[in-house]
Amino acid sequence: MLAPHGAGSAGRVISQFMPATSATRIIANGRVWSAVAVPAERAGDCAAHPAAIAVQQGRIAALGLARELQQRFPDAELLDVGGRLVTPGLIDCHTHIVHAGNRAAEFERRRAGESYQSIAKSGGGILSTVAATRQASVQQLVDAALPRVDALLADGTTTLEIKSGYGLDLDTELRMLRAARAIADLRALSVVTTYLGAHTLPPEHGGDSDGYVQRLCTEWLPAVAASGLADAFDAYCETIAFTPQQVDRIFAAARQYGLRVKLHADQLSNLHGARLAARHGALSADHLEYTDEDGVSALAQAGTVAVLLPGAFYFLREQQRPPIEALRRAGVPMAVATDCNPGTSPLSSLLAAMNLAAVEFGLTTAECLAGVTRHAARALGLQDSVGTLEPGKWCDVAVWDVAHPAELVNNLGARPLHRRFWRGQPDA
Ligand code: DI6
Ligand code: FE
Repeated sequence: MLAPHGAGSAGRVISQFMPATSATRIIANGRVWSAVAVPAERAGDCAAHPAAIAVQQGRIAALGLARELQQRFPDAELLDVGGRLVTPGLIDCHTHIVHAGNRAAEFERRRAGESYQSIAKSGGGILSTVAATRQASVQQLVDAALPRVDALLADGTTTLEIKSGYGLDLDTELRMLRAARAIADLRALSVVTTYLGAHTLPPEHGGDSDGYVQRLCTEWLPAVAASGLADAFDAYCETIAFTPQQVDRIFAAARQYGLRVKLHADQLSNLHGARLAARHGALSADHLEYTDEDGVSALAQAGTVAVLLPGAFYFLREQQRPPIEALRRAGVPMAVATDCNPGTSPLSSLLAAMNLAAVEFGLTTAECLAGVTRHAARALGLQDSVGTLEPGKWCDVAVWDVAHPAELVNNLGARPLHRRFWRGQPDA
């Protein structure tokens, strides 16, 4: 059964895993970190409190003492989680998890001293994944992505953003988006799709990027919007991709077709992408290594989420860190995501992404956890339905075998997930 249901302003999330029963369940005996109260600024700790969660039709009906919830819902099935840490299910708000091909050889070229930009200019990089993805059917794309998706699920992920952007022609982009929707039908998780129509210029355009932008705005964007396969639109604003002027034009078109926008901004140079994203009311501006104070205040004013992608920073051995202290001071919500992609961030663990955000960027435990829950939900426009444990939201929950929340960030390579609940249903 395909059951469409509301997923906030970013659009639809479809899955056959809608809980079929209306049975009430109580997740009892947990130490709950709800992500509702995130300690301010540098405060490091995430206090977890003993609590139980009542679930009805996949949503959180109430939080409180198990005794009280049992009185209120006497028929509820009780599920004791043995005093373990309970957090919102994790949300990966930036991935390129659907793609074909293999770029491990580029890893070796970079180890031998070549730069990402020079590999891209020689036909490698994004374009090599484009060539492989254009050869792949929807089924092949799904088959290739599922092991990476399963790795994320095994680390407690319950909501996943998936971008297209390795097709760069209409047919392949639509196949990528269909593969992303298919993943939501095959696994117990919510998928949000993004049409990354302006990732890089494909070779058949002979260097005519303005011509590409023209077709994107007048042909492909309306077609993708009409297909209903995309919940949002993304672009890559960079010297090796599209200029701010081009992105400005593309964003205006995307918004005209009803798509919320987000931007790969200021990753390798400061093209003032953060300000550009903010001016278009973007859901998020992502990367931000080279963003300046002006860009930070634009994000703060627009309410645009800063999505930090420490995996790409780490794999590319970048030296310039995002302006974390300025983002903090300005109160910009900071999300953390994997950027799971075959080139700059072959990473499929949000726990590892949190560790990198803490070690490389200096985020606190609380900031890391808020970054993969509450703020990641906002980056997807889903803040009303997921990201915190509050009555009315989906009961997307991760239960962890740890004594202290900091272990989720600290223990690189550990597999502390005890159990995952998606929409109130525990994994088998
Ligand atoms: N996200 C992207 O889309 C690009 N970099 C990044 O962090 C390119 C990814 C790739 O090399 O395939
Ligand atoms: Fe990316």
